[in-house]
Amino acid sequence: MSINDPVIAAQTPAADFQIEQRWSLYTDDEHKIWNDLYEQQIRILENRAVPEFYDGLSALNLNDGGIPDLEKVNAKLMDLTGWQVISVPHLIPDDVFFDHLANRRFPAGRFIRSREQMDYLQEPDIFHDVFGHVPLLAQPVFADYMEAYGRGGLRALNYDCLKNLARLYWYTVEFGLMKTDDDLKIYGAGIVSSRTESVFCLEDPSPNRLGFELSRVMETDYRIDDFQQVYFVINSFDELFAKTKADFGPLYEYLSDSDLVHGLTEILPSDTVYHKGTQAYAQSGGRLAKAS
Ligand code: HBI
Ligand code: FE
Repeated sequence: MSINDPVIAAQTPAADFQIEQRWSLYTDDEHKIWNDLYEQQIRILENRAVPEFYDGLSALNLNDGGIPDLEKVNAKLMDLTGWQVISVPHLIPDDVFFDHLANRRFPAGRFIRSREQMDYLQEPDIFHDVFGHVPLLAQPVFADYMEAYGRGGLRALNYDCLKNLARLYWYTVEFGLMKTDDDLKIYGAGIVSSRTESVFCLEDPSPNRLGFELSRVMETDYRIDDFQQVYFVINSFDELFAKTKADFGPLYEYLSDSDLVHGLTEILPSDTVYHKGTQAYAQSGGRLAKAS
């Protein structure tokens, strides 16, 4: 280990990007934006999210009138799973992000979007981060998965496999679906916090919906500018954790020598196909043109 090793660098307290939330400085209008987004998402999600998401929402009391005070959320979350939510100003460097996760701290944007950006913004704000991500951190198995992901991320940096690990994050933590007894449900934070994609991901005929396999997902491209063209489906958080808890070393060795990348619409013979997408939505030009 050298002092330039990301693991060590990220431990320097001055470099952890944490800021105070300063909850008393949010304006009435900002609290109102939270309330409006919250009510809108609850209405749209109906039965579309996994039960664990709703359990987390109520256990953490994220609808206490306005933007949550993280001190109060943290008191509850600490008791439930030992996780804490910390404020950060914007996207933070990968090594710092992973180091926080590995230590059960979830970095959340402090600002909230403006009224002009209710449906889409590039940087994660407190609504995406706290409404989208934090409820599942109250779920013990998912909480362990996120910590393991952080540790896996620090190692990925050493193997030059960051892009592979970022895809795993994307297709699980951000855009993951789960098969339940009834039907497919949402657990990914990027979807539960999106008015339009929460419906599209489950009901639109356009995207592929395929069974989750670790190396397959790590070799699949993703897009950040529009709805996904493929979603990956897990059976349970236990299964996700089991499939990702092995030492990633050998997998990283293989991935770092391979530049295999599956396209967004590809279906492989080994895939479990829940739905073969028409891709009509993507072919006709996309979200910013059509979604609202
Ligand atoms: N920073 N604030 C913040 N939020 C993220 O989700 C985030 C980040 N920095 C890096 C990062 N994500 C990526 O490393 C992961 O998506 C893989
Ligand atoms: Fe996110």
